[in-house]
Amino acid sequence: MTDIKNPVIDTNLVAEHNAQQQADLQADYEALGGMLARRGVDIEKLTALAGTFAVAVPSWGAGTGGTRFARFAGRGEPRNVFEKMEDCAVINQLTRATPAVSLHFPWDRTDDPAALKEIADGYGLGFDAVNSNTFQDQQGQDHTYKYGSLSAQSGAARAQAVQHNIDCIELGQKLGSKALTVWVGDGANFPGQNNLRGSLERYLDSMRDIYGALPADWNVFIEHKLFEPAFYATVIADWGTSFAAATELGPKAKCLVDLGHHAPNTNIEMIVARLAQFGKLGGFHFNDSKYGDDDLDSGSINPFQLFLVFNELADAAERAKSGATDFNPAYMLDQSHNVTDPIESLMSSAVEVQRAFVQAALVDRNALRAFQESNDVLNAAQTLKKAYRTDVSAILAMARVRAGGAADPVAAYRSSGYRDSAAERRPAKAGASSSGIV
Ligand SMILES: [Mn+2]
Repeated sequence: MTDIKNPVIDTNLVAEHNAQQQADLQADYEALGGMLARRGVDIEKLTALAGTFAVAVPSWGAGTGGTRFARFAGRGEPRNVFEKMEDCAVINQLTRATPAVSLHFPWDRTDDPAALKEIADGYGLGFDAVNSNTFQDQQGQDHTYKYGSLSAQSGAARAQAVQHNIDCIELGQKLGSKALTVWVGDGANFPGQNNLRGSLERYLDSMRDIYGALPADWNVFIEHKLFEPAFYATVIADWGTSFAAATELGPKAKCLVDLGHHAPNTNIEMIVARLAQFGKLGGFHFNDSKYGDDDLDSGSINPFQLFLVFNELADAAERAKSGATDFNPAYMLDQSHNVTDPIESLMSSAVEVQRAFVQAALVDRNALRAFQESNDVLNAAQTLKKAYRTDVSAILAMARVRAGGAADPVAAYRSSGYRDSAAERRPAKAGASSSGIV
């Protein structure tokens, strides 16, 4: 069991919740274990594997995000990075699957990184990749990003954006982060607005300066997105451009796949396979979408796609193991809501991503290979479906309980009354939110 020095939720309450669930969970676990044993699968191995899973939580996901048009504040929303950490601590305490937080600057900027780190340590939380923000103007900045940041025509705007990214690296270093994620909204709304090639050349020049400021053990993740806010031509629109940029920059530059940043019907698992094949898969922003960059909970719209992504990751991990190479993409959630409690949504997403991870481990890879080699298309497809259809909920719950988390994180959270107490302790403050959709 991972001990958390300063648990936010009363540990007795979690223990009581688990005791109430124990008999049902044990029965479900044994039934699933028997079924898996008949398939030659040891449930204990899967449960141990589930216990190794970790996905970082986005600090901005702890607040209510909203739509492009309006934001409807939630009760007890965090008003600063310290309160965001408290919410993230709840998520990890109950799921035991989110031991790191991904910060976004300047939203999460603090003058006292040592205090932030100390509080995080007490919660049992570390810091994943830090994110820069040059897609909106910050108070008091000298040069606007209205016409772009890292690719802007204005050299002064570009220099300012580069410096901001370097500031993010320096702050991240103090917190123990090891990567910087860069997403820019740069692009054009009208044909002719930008020289398409020139914009990318300027972006690359700026990124070279950022790359040069990376500590030896850091990576930079390039996050692409098809459109929005640029509606005609986005500078880093697709994985091809992201891959080209990462290749130009060097080995510390890798591509980040946000599941919501593609055209509808794009085969995202194939992008994952390609990036893994060429050593450029840096990490993920997990979420789900129906139409665009919807930032919905992971697995809420297309759970089969999430499974297929993890199927490629399992394949890549197996290949890396046999080739004795490292394969360690960073897993992060990226979501933001108007209509759910963000803590409940983030817990649900973490569990859904963990579910896909475990289901992918259930794929009989030897059988799949044999069906592929003999062109037995139907059985190859069914091999994947067999793993996907297996309800591994009892494995996930058992892994959580054994690690000190809650059998049912949302139920335990609701019974804790955390949201009510947060609402009391954190009266709404106008303009205090720093959540967003990225
Ligand atoms: Mn993202």
